[in-house]
Amino acid sequence: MAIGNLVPMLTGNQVAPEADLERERRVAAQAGLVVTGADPLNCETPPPALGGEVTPTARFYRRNHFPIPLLDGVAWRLRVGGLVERPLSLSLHELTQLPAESTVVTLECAGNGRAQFQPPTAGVQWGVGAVGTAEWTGARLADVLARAGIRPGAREVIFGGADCGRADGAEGAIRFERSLAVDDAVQAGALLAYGMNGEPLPARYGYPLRLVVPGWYAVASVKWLTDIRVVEEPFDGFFQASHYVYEWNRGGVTATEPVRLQQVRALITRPGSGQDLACGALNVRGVAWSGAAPIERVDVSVAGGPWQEARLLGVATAHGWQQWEFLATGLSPGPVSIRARATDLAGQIQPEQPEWNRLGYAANFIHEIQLHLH
Ligand SMILES: Nc1nc2c(c(=O)[nH]1)N[C@H]1C(S)=C(S)[C@@H](COP(=O)(O)O)O[C@H]1N2
Ligand SMILES: [Mo]
Repeated sequence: MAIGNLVPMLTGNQVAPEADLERERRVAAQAGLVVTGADPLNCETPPPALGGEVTPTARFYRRNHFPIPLLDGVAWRLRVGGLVERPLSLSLHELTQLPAESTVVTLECAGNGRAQFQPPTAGVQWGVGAVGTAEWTGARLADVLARAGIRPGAREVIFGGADCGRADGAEGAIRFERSLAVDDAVQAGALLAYGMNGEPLPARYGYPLRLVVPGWYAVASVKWLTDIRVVEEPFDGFFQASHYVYEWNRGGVTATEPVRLQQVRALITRPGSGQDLACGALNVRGVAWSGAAPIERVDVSVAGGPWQEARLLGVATAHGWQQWEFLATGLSPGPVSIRARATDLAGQIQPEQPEWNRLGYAANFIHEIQLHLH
């Protein structure tokens, strides 16, 4: 049976046509995104295109495990079942009638930065641009769960996407599914988002509905959400238990832990690496974020010099990145490297060398750009 035919069986929804891959590639290229995987399409945002409080939707990175399903927002329903008092089947219209919340949230792929790990790790070889910030609008997950009523004994909440296919190391066709512990599902401030940057959520970002879990690596933010199941047993799905898990080798012993919060990281967005610029005062700009706590400070080092504190810009949002700037002076002609390092209010500092792990997650290396001054 073709994989496409499995979709309705797996999701209980209608067969979803797939987005045209050629067109998706063209649209991404036109927006200046860098392709890191052609099929399914994966692409990242060059740092100079990231800056600002939010990332324009067209330039927001894309991380897909399967073809993009084109769902019919009229026929679509969100089903909430399992260990609940009142199973629900909600239309998009009904979801928009619930109290709406708009929150600026930074999403970052757990594999962002992976290409820097030595020795190399398997998986999409992301540079540093598998990250973006958007204003997401939706209903609160906690409200929908309260409406369904979680029954005693419930342990996890599984979120099912409408996309499915084959994955290396998995048997047969599987869906994209992820779970959260009940407490996280209720307390993380997660949204069931139908809006992105003031527009309806586009198909490639999860239309008609995606989960957005602030502060967590974006694998938690399931796109094309069709069902929510409250369960008693720990969920052992492929994307929960076999992937998106740190696997460290500590003193010959393997330690594992599922990825959760985004690790602290700063990026220099301007100037772009490789630029040839006139000598003189140089305005360096960037963004910084951490899933654990707001950013406390960002430090910049020019040409291997001491760390100097950058200025934090604008109003800090609870879950969106912090913009910053730094004025570099006294520069001389020739090549120069500039580095930026973030520290969060939980006391975490970006490490020189993030701990290598088999699948290459949380590669929050200190960002460095190279310039040539004349
Ligand atoms: N249904 C579904 N949801 C998904 C994924 C997916 O492949 N399918 N990828 C996850 C991962 S690993 C990331 S990093 C983000 C990417 O979101 P974006 O494509 O909107 O940037 O979506 C997450 N949600
Ligand atoms: Mo990801």
